[in-house]
Amino acid sequence: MTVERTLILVKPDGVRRGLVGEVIARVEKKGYTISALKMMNADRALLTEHYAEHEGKPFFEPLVEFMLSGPIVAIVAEGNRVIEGFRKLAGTTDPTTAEPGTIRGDLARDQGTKVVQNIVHGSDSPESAEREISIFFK
Ligand code: IDP
Ligand code: MG
Repeated sequence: MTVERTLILVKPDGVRRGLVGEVIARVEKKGYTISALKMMNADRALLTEHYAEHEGKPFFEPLVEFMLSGPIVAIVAEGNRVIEGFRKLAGTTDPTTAEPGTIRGDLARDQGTKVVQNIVHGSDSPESAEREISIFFK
């Protein structure tokens, strides 16, 4: 058994477009358990910590500005191999080429903005997941 936890964020584009329920439904239908959930407005300090690995990249500042542009929903989901499983549900980073059937592939596309708006974040490893959960659920 590899019971894991992952951090999912519904980004401001997902909240603005009314896709919070759609994201949660896909997670629950896949069989994962939602163990924490909150709507919040992130601040710059929290986002800089969360996206530390991307500091210095050309899309970092647009990414932070985008994540500050409206409320987000932070979710902890649990289940066997949920980290990998949610990344598959989300689809690849670029929503234009993300596979149909995935959240990003079905629900997002390139908006021509400096940062890719792709509805969700999902942790990419057990270490990232625990680090990110502790940032959003202090
Ligand atoms: P991920 O969300 O699929 O794990 P990351 O590489 O961790 O992708 O990047 C974090 C977020 O930064 C992405 O979800 C996307 O919103 C944005 N992003 C990543 N790479 C680019 C890029 O090359 N151009 C613009 N935005 C990007
Ligand atoms: Mg990532």
